[in-house]
Amino acid sequence: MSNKVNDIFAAPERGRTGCVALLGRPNTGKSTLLNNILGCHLAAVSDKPQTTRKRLLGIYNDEQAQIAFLDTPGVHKAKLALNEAMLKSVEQVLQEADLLLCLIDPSRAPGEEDMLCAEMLQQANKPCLLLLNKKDLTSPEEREISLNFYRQFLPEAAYMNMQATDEESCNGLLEKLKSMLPEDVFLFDREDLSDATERDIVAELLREALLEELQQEIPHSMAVKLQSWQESDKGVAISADLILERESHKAIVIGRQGSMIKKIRRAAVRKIGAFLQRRVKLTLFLKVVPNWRKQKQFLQELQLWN
Ligand SMILES: Nc1nc2c(ncn2[C@@H]2O[C@H](COP(=O)(O)OP(=O)(O)O)[C@@H](O)[C@H]2O)c(=O)[nH]1
Ligand SMILES: [Mg+2]
Repeated sequence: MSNKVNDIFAAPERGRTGCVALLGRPNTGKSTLLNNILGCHLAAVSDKPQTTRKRLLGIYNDEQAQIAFLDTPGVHKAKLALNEAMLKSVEQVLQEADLLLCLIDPSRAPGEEDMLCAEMLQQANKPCLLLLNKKDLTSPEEREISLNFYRQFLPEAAYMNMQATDEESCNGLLEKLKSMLPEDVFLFDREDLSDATERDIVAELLREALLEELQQEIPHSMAVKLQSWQESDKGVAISADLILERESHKAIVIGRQGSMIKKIRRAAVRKIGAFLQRRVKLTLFLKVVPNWRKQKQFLQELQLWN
């Protein structure tokens, strides 16, 4: 823990600073990169696409720099109101950011979603750095194919090979960003990590547990809504609704003799406890809201539509 009084005297009020957007098609490693840069599991990560549903701010600080990273949902075609809201949040971030980081996964050949993403970045017309991520999984040939594809739209953009899961690689990226960002006054307090509340992060960690434990489409059709939060000297007692789209999904989420819901709860308690650094008691309720992903009003309640 840093000493706040010393920090105030030692910290420069100016330095390399700016707002950096993390963009790309789903599953390229945007949220993994954010978590590893911050050294904190703030954003939900999974091997399934569309894990991130809304913009998430994470603020990185060191002696010379303060960088506000904005994680975004993956760029994909909007089918439902939820997808439309996700795409809208990407567009907002494109306007807010000073520098665009485009995460690319060269292990998958460029496709329709890459085209959509590259076109959005081209239209934004801002400084852009292409990150060929997952270098531990990809060949130089695959990286070249991806780079050439994005360069058709963004011929001026610099590029870097990257491994978001590797600390050294993240440090290399931070150095590159510091060289690209201007000197200015820091906007945030050094102690600030995000504008998301603890509750927002907890709901996301619970959703991450759903994505890990449940198969195929089920977690994509689910949402999490925290209902209560009570602190005591024993820890924190949280209750949450797991929103389902169909009655028939209940049996899958509960599992045989409650085995699945127990697994979900256990995984979520572990993740939330590690984040809050407190003992956690978690009570889960299943609630069916038919077609919730198509309802703008319900998406507003979940703070997914603004
Ligand atoms: N091998 C490898 N896996 C990665 C790397 N970066 C991310 N991943 C994995 O890719 C998947 C998607 O990551 P996530 O951060 O959720 O992607 P997002 O949808 O772009 O936010 C997860 O399973 C990550 O563990 C990397 O550099 N190397
Ligand atoms: Mg993500």
